[in-house]
Amino acid sequence: MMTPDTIFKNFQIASMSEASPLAYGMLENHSIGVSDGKIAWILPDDPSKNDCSHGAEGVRIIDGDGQLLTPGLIDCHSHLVHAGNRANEWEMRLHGRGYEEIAREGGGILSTVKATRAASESELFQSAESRLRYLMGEGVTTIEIKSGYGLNVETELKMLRVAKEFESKLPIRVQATLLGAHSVPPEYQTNPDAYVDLVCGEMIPAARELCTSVDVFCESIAFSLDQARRVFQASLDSGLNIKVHAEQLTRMGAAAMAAKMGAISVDHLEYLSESDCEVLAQHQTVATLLPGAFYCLNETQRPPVDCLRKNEVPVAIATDCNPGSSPVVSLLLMANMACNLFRMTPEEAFAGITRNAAKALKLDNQIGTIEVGKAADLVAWAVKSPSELIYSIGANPIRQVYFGGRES
Ligand code: DI6
Ligand code: FE
Repeated sequence: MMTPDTIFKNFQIASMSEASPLAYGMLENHSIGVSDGKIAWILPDDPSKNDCSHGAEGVRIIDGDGQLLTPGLIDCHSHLVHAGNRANEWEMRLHGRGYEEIAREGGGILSTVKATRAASESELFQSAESRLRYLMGEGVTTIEIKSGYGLNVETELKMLRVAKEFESKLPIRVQATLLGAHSVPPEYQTNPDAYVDLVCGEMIPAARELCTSVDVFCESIAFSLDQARRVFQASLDSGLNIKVHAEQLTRMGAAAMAAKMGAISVDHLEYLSESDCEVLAQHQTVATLLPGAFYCLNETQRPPVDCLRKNEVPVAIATDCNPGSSPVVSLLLMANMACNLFRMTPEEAFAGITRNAAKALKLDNQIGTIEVGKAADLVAWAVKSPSELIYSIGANPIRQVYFGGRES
């Protein structure tokens, strides 16, 4: 057995392992050996001995006092990098103006585009860092960050560089996603197909070293099915993963199309149909639900959770942190809303911010569960169970985050 540098003992371990028959993959009276940032072994404690060192002398022992240890949390859908905010539009909506109506009048995404184009990289980094620190303060150790507020090559690349910079400055894993097809920019309003040409022919090739996925907002107020298909194909041709914002305000059929093209996740899904759920199951595509946008836009159409459950589609939950539809910096609250608003079970919701969020980023071989060989991204909490963790609203019972087995 490999001699670890650190041993975690005396925790209620929620491994979230699918191999376990127990809820949350709970492990009691086990110790975890960590070596070089990875989980080296997970062993049952020998009741005849009063220590849990498993014979490993001179290693760092972390005692959990019988409290909860979980995988590091994963926010698999965010627009964390952006300039300004849209509190004014939120107020307009509360005075009766519609989200789509505001968007059609050049507000919405395009107002954030204007601010983001004008912002420097350091300004974008600073404003996003404050949001990231809230999420990390709740145990997030991996986050997906999209571009999408530049809508030109220069600014989209600027946003992706800022997103990737967090990995060198903070104990966080970042997956960057190009969302050049977020909205049609002002200069292409009369010729959106020419903008899709720019995204496919110039933006994706220029961004391929700065991102792992490409995303499209396929919606009545954004890009059509055919335009989305073109962007997906250009992404696949560049060796990048595809994701899609789909069926959020209407059913366009983008989720099923993206799944058939190999999408690693399809996101929002309020208007997903039963047949769409079957297609996601056939292609093992992750369904990412975004309760923050549902709640902030005062939506009434809930995503078909029962149908996703019946088809055993893996469901992830994320903040969709963005200044317009989901100015949210709490992933624990999103898990709570997935239960209270979408009627998911607490175990499903917790899998949505760990194991299934890892699948939505195609990182489930590295993170998302406490299993041998995976990164030792762990979080110690001052509660006994994951349901206690997401049951309370506003509490954050975090004790310590371990990123690669080291306090962070
Ligand atoms: N769907 C959304 O809800 C956000 N983007 C998207 O594709 C909205 C982004 C914004 O309003 O700034
Ligand atoms: Fe989004």
